[in-house]
Amino acid sequence: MENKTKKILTLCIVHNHSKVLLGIKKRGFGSGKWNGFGGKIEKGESIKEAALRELKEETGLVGKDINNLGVLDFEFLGNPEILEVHVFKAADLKGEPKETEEMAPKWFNINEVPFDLMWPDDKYWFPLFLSDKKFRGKFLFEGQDKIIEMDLKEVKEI
Ligand code: 6U4
Repeated sequence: MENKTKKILTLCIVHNHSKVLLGIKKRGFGSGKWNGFGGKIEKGESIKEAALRELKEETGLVGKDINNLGVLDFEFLGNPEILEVHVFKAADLKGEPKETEEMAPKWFNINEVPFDLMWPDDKYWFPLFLSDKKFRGKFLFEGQDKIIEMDLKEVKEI
C-alpha cells in the first residue's frame, strides 16, 4: 500500500422504504453502470458536505440527515491511486429526482437492484447498506469488471 495516493470520493444512495434511487452514469468513470450519486471533494468541504452537494447536482434532491454507513477502498491493478469511497444513505428523502447531464435517475425495488449492471463490489455491501449496518471494505480490481481480492466487514463505528 506504500507510495499509493488516495483519492476521496463520495457515494450517496437514497433509500425510501422498499425502494432505492440509482442513476445510470452517462459519462466519466463508471459510465454505463447504475450507481449511487457522488464524486470528488472540493476545497473547504467536509466529506458529508461534498456528498450532499453531489446528490443535489446529480438529482436535484436536497438531503440533510445523510448517514455515513461505509468506507470502501478500491485499488486497480497497475494504477497507483486508491479510491476511498465514503458511502452515505439518504433515508426517506421526498421529491422526484431529475435527469442531469451526468446521471439518469430511476427508482428500483430493493428486490430488483440491477447488480449485473453495477460495479461488481455493490452486490457484496448492498445487503449491509439496506439493513443500516456499518461496513468497511477493500477491493482489488483488474479492469473495471473483475474483483481479484476483497475484504469486507461489518464494523461498529466508521
Ligand atoms: P467527473 O469530474 O464528473 O468527470 P468522474 O470521473 O465521472 O468525475 P466521479 O467524480 O463521478 O468520477 O466519481 C466516481 C463515482 O463513482 C463516485 O461516486 C464513487 C463511485 N465509485 C467509484 N468506484 C466505485 C465502485 N467500485 N463501486 C461503487 N461506486 C464506485 O459502487
